[in-house]
Amino acid sequence: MKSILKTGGAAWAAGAVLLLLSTPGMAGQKKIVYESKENGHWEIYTMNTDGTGVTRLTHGQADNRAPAWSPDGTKIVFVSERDGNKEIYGMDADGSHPINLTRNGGQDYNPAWSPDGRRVAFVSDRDGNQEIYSMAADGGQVRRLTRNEARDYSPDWSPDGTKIAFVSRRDDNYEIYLMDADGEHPVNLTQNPAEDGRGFHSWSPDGALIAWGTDRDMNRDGNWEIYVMNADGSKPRNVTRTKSDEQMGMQVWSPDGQRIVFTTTRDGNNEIYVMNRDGSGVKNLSRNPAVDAQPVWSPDGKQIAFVSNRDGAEEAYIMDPNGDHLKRLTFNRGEVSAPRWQP
Ligand SMILES: [Ca+2]
Ligand SMILES: [Ca+2]
Ligand SMILES: [Ca+2]
Ligand SMILES: [Ca+2]
Repeated sequence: MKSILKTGGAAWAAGAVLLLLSTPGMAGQKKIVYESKENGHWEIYTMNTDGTGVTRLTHGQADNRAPAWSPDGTKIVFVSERDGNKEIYGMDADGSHPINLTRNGGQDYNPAWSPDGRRVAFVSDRDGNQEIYSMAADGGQVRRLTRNEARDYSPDWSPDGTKIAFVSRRDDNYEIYLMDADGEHPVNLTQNPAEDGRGFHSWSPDGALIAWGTDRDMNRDGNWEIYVMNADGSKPRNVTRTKSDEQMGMQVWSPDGQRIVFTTTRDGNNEIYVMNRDGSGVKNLSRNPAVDAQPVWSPDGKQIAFVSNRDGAEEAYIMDPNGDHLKRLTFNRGEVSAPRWQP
């Protein structure tokens, strides 16, 4: 069940923002990319948003995971273990022209596109511990951005592309840091002994706010909460304020920046909730005893795709942002995960 709950939401959130700024005049229907284990190991597929046109994009004997669309929707980067260690690969949106971008014996993963599509930030242990790097979209011009013996991971570009937020354990607890895109001037935004950003963190589309998960109120009422702060770390505020002993995951801003979709176990099982950015208007969208997870907004904000095991195996579903018009998209594909809408 672990796989259904975990996904790299931060990178997607950054990508989703772009759609509003530069709606591409691409002809034809948008697709959803996802990973599925139907062949015994993870491969990457795309489908139309009504579930038709399933196309397998990767063909290997090792796992291919964590697909991420380029901001213009023409390319996909992903993590492949086909070379015996984790490498970041790029390919065209139809699966053609796969290329190993990292070519390094270390573990390279967690890719995140810059908003202009020119660079990809990623995590690698090539220098002995988890550090953040960036490279040109063709794999060239590699830059090491962090230099700290602690874990540094989960890079997430600011919507204007000038900064990268990330999570670090350099202070002996999880904190969200912000650095310039070249790695200069790292600043601890959260500065709290709690575990900040261990699950997810997400930029508002206008770059003014960052939402993240934290257990800093553990002593108050013993549970995780979603906080929102200004992008300089000021004015952190608890926007969930629940009393239940719950786990929360994956917070993603709606494309218009007005709402946040998130997952919570406050009802005794994993559900998908939406709320306004100030914490008002809370609504359970999934309302099902099964595990409902990994919600992502469509670029126009009119639909939410997610993963659920309500029909047995993990499958992809789609619904309106109020929970209406629920539709199952995948059938017997086996452990569908990481759905991502094409920009
Ligand atoms: Ca590697
Ligand atoms: Ca490090
Ligand atoms: Ca902390
Ligand atoms: Ca549920």
